[in-house]
Amino acid sequence: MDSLEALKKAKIACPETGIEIKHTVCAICSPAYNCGVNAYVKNGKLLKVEGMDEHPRNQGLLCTKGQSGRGYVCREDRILTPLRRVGERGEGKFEVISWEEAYAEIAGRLKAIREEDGADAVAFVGGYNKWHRPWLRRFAHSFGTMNYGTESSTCMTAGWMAWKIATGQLAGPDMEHCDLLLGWAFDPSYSGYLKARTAERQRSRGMKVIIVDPRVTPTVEKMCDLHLRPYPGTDGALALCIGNILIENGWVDQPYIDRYVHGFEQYAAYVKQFNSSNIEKLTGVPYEQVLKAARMIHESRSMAINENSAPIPHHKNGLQNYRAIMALTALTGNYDREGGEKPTLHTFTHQIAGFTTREDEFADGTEPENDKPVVGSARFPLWFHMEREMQLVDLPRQILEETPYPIRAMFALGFNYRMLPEDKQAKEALRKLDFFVNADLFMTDTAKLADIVLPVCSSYERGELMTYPGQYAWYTKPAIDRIGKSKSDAEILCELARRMQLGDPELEAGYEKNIEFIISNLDLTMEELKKSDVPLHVPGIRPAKPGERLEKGLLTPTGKFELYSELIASHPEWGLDALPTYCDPLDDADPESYPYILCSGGRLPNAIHSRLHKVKWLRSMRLDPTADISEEDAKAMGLKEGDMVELYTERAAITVRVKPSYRIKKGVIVFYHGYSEADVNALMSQKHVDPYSGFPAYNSTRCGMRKKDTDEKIRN
Ligand SMILES: Nc1nc2c(c(=O)[nH]1)N[C@H]1C(S)=C(S)[C@@H](COP(=O)(O)OP(=O)(O)OC[C@H]3O[C@@H](n4cnc5c(=O)[nH]c(N)nc54)[C@H](O)[C@@H]3O)O[C@H]1N2
Ligand SMILES: Nc1nc2c(c(=O)[nH]1)N[C@H]1C(S)=C(S)[C@@H](COP(=O)(O)OP(=O)(O)OC[C@H]3O[C@@H](n4cnc5c(=O)[nH]c(N)nc54)[C@H](O)[C@@H]3O)O[C@H]1N2
Ligand SMILES: [Mo]
Repeated sequence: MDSLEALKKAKIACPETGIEIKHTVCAICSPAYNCGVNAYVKNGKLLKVEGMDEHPRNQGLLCTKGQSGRGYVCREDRILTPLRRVGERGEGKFEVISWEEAYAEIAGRLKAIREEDGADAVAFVGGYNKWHRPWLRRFAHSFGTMNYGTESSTCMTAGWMAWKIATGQLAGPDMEHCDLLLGWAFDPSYSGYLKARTAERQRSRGMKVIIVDPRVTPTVEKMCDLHLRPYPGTDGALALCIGNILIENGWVDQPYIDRYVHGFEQYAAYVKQFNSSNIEKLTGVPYEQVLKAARMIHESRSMAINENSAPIPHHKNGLQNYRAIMALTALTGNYDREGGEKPTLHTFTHQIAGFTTREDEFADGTEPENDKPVVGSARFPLWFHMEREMQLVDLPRQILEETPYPIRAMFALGFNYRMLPEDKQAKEALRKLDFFVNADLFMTDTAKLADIVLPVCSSYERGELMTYPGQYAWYTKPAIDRIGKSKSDAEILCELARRMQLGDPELEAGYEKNIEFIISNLDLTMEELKKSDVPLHVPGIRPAKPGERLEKGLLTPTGKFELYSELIASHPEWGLDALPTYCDPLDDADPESYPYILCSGGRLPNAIHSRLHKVKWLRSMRLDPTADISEEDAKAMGLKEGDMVELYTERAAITVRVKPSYRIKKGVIVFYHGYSEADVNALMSQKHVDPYSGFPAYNSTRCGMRKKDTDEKIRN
C-alpha cells in the first residue's frame, strides 16, 4: 500500500486525502449530553467521528452511541424524500412527492379540519428529540390549539413538577461541593456517562455515596458506600422512613426548618407510620440499613441528591415518591446551600446552562384562548396546571373514545407510538385518524402509519443553537451534505407557517431570526455566535450565590420549601394529597397469576429507546431482546442464559431471552423498551399511571413469565 492509500484507509484529515475535520454536535441522546464531535468529512460525506477536544462538556470523549454516529446518520432506512401513503395504514407503501405537494396537502387537510371541527381537533406531537419544541409549540398555538404535547409526558417533567411544587422552580445537585451524594436510582454508567465522570471525580476527592437501586449496577460496584435495594416503586416509603428517623433522633436542621420550610408539623406526624415495624415489609430494605443511611446523612456536612428523569417517576406513585425523596434536602437544610441542591431556571429546550433566554416568550407568544379542555387535562389536572400542554398518555384514549371531543388529525415530529403504555391502543388510535403526518429520519413503525411522511435531517446536517452548563452557547453549522431531500424540523415548521398563512410573522421569519430574538437578552450577538466554531462562554452572567433564593423567598405560595403543598391543597377537586403520601406501586392484577414485578427501566449502553437497534455495530453487542432475571428465579424455573421465555400481562405477551444475574432482585424482571420485535409497552397498562403527573408505571407492573421450549425466532 502506498502512503496515500494508507492515509486514506486510516481516514487521516490532510490535504493529500481531501478529508476535513468539521465541528458539530451528536444529538442522539438528551441535549444536556449532546457532545461535541469531530466529523471527518470528504465531499460532503461523513467518514468517521470522534469526540471533540475543544468542547467544554465532553472534552474529547464520546459514548458508544455517539461513536456510532456514522452508522446512525447513514442508517439504511433514512427517508430521502417526502412521501404520500398509497397502501393501507402500516403497510409501508408510499409514493414519492415533492415538498411543494407535501406542504400543499398538509396545509389543505389541516385547514379543512380546523374549519369543520375547530383547531382543537388537531394534535401537535413531538417525540424524544427536543430541539424543535419551541417551534412546534408556537406553531400549534398559532394554528389555534393548546393540544401540543411531547415525549416529556413520560420523561423528566414529573421530577421537575415535584421540584416546582416544593420550591417553585427547578433544582440540581451541587455535586462539585457535596460531602454525600444520595444517588437515588442513580446509575449514569450507560444513561449519562458525563455525570458518571463527575461523580467518580468527586468520589476520589472523598465524597461518600449512598445508592438506592433495586439492581447491583456498575455504579454500586464502583463507587458506593451503602447500597439500599428496595423493590421498584417503594422509594416513597423508604424516604419517608428516613425522614422519620431523622426527626426522631433530632438529626434535622431545626432553625432552617423553622425559617424556610412549610408543613413540617403535618409531615412529621405523617411519617411516623414508616418505621422499624414495617419498612422491610413495605420496601424489602432491612430497617438497620435505613437507619445506617439516615446516620450517614446526619453525619455529612452537606448532601446532594441527583435529579431523576425516569426510574423514580415511572410508577403509579412516582411523583409523590419524588417529593418524599426531595423532602430530605429540606429537613437537613440542604436546599440552596453549598453542596446541596441548587435552585435553577432552564435556559433553552429544557436545558440548564446557568442563564435564561427569551425562549418561553417565543414559545408561548401566541397562546390561544381555547374553550375546549386540553387533552389529558381532566384526567391529570395537576399536570395541566403546571405544564399547560397535553398529557400525551391520554391522547390515544381520546382519539378512540372521542370524549370529551374528537381528535381527527395529528401533526408529529419524530413520534414513536411504542413509547406509550399499552401501545397497541396507541397504534389503533393512529389508524383511526383522518389525517396523520410524521416527520422522522427513518422509516419507523410509526412513520409507516402516516398519510404524509416528511424526511428530516440529523444534527450533522443542520445548524442549531445549543446551550451547556457553565454558561455556554453554541450555534452549530452543518458538517455534511443533507441526505436525500431532508430538511430540519424548524425549517419545515417555518415554511409550513408561511404556506398555511398562520398569521405569525415571527415564525414565518425563520429559525435564525427566531434565535436572534431568543438570545436577545444576552450579551452575545448572533454574529459572534455564528463566527465561533466552538461553544462560547456567555459573558456578564453572575452565578447565584447559595442562600440567595432562601433570603428572597421561594417561588411557592408561602415563599417557603413546601412539604405540604398549598397549591395542591387549594384544589380539593383534584383529589390529590398535599403531603408526599405513599401508596403501594403495583397494579391490581392477581399476584398468583402475575407473580413478578416487571421493571422496564434501566438503560442499555448500546441502545437509546427505539433508535439504535438497527445500527448493526451496536446491535452486535446484544443481539436479541434479553430480560435480566434473578439467579433465584432462574433456578426455580430451570432457566439458563439464552433460554427463551414469554413475559405476559393481562394485555399481551412477548418472547425474549433471559440472562440470570446476581444483579437482579428475586421477583423482579428487568427488560428494556424500544424493540419492535419484543415490545414491552404492549404489556403495560394505559390505566396504571400516576394521577399526579400522568406518567406510566413502566417500572412496576405485575407480570408472569413462562418458559418457551422452542428456539423459534423472537417476534410478537
Ligand atoms: N417501557 C418503557 N417505556 C418508556 C421508557 C422506559 O423506561 N420504559 N422511557 C420513556 C422515556 S424516559 C422516554 S424519553 C421515551 C422515549 O421516547 P421516544 O420518543 O420513543 O424516543 P425514540 O425511540 O428515540 O424515538 C424518537 C423518534 O424521533 C426520531 N428523531 C430523532 N431525531 C429527530 C429529529 O431531529 N427530528 C425528528 N423529527 N425526529 C427525530 C427518531 O428517529 C425516533 O423515531 O420512552 C418512554 N417509554
Ligand atoms: N444508553 C442510553 N442512555 C440513555 C437513554 C437510553 O435509552 N440509552 N435514555 C435517555 C433518557 S430519555 C433518559 S430518561 C435517561 C434515564 O436515565 P436514568 O435516570 O439513569 O434511568 P435508568 O437508567 O432507567 O435507571 C437508573 C437506575 O434506576 C434503577 N431503578 C429502576 N427502577 C427503580 C425504582 O423504582 N427505584 C429505584 N430506587 N431505582 C430504580 C435502575 O435499576 C437503574 O440502575 O437516560 C438517557 N440516556
Ligand atoms: Mo427519557
